[in-house]
Amino acid sequence: MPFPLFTAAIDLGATSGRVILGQWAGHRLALNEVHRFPNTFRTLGAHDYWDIGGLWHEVQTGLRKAVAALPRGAKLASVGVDTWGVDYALVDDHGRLVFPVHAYRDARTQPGLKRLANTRAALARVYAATGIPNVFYNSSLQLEEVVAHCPAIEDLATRCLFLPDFFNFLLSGRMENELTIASTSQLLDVHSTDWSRAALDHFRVPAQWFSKPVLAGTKLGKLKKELTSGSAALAATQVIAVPGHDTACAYDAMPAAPDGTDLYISSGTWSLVGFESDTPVLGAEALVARISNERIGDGRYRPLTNVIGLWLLEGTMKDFASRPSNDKEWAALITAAEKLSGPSELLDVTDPSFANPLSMKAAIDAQLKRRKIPAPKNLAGYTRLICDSLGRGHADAMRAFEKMAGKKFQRILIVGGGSKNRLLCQATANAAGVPVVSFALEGTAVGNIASQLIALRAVKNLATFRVHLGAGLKQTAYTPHP
Ligand code: LFR
Repeated sequence: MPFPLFTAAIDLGATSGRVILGQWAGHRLALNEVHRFPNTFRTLGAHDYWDIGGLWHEVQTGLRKAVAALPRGAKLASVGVDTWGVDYALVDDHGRLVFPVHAYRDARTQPGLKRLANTRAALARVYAATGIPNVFYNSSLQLEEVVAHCPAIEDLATRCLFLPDFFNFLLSGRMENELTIASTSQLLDVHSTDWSRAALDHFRVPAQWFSKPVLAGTKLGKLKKELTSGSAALAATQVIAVPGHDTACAYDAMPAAPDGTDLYISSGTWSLVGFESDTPVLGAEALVARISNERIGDGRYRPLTNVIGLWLLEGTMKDFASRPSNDKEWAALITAAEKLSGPSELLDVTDPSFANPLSMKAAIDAQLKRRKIPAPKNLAGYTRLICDSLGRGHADAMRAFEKMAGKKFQRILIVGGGSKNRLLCQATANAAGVPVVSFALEGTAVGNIASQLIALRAVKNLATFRVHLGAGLKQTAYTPHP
């Protein structure tokens, strides 16, 4: 194995994407973000779509930039793709798109969501089969809607590739479903690593669209010839199926205590609050608490709940002309929000009207009005209210896990964009009553690269990787205040 070893993480989030070059040498990982670009879905008529061609263009640009950033004569050993969960491409045998790629916030799943919510027996059956609660964005509801409203799709599509699977196909020419991303669909069997016949039947999704999921670390082959454009650096680059779900990558990157006493938050557009477990957390109580038993790259479980996250703040900012445009202005906003006294009442962050409103500020104001609570006066006031409310949401999720899994968490580890938000970290510590440790760590990209290094046998396993990673990491601790 040549050292240093270079790998690239293609890390696509719902609001921004990145291509990151990783350099592994002397047990240290150095990251170089060679390409970052905004991502958004577009509304056409009644529906919301991803610009999948635009994303692919950015992936290729990022790969070119990664090659340009390599030292002279160095080669890119491998590349891996992770994306947000649940969204997919329907393709034919040749990988040709036969249906537009919808965005998970599209309202087309609302009738199916309500139908399942109102059918208690089916709801419990689907949860027992998949370990995934009934949430508006599930691929199961999305696919159910397509099959019901566009029945010709069964003649057109032969495969359903989740977005990381689709990009892996474009890069390598090989079609596979990877386990972690498959586990976000509500179609995977919670007790095995294969599809759930009961769930596929319930949603009437054709079973032949899927193949048995591969585990993270599977080598899919070399980059396709037409992508290497004669570059020696790319001639032998392997495409590796990393944990395709960005949250699985972020969880893998947690420099956690090996005794399992840490709760994890991957904080970005969503706050993904959860932990690693050898067994799923199931049952009636778990269903009510919306515990989602998604999978880790190696097949184990990461029970988690989705708290709405900084989507609330991102949306609210759009309603203020004075929103920060650089790091300095951000810091000033957080400082102004910190100086305010804490709100007397918090938002109910589980309000479904926050999912995809035309105006987030209007949605927040409407909830406050309903509850007869005065609205904040300015952006700093909204920022304070949102961060404190999310902190409470994080703590509520922690308590639900402690009760159901019979555990006691000693610390909360935060990675992702929100780990830089002091207000959010402190609010979480205060509400949870345990210390919060935030890491300046691009969790998703680091987990993506870790999986490649293990597949390339440059690192023995994840536990070893975490030890090396933790040794060089900057961390900030927040002690709870009453
Ligand atoms: C985060 C994330 C969450 C998933 C949501 C929708 O980027 O992947 O884990 O629930 O996006 O797919």
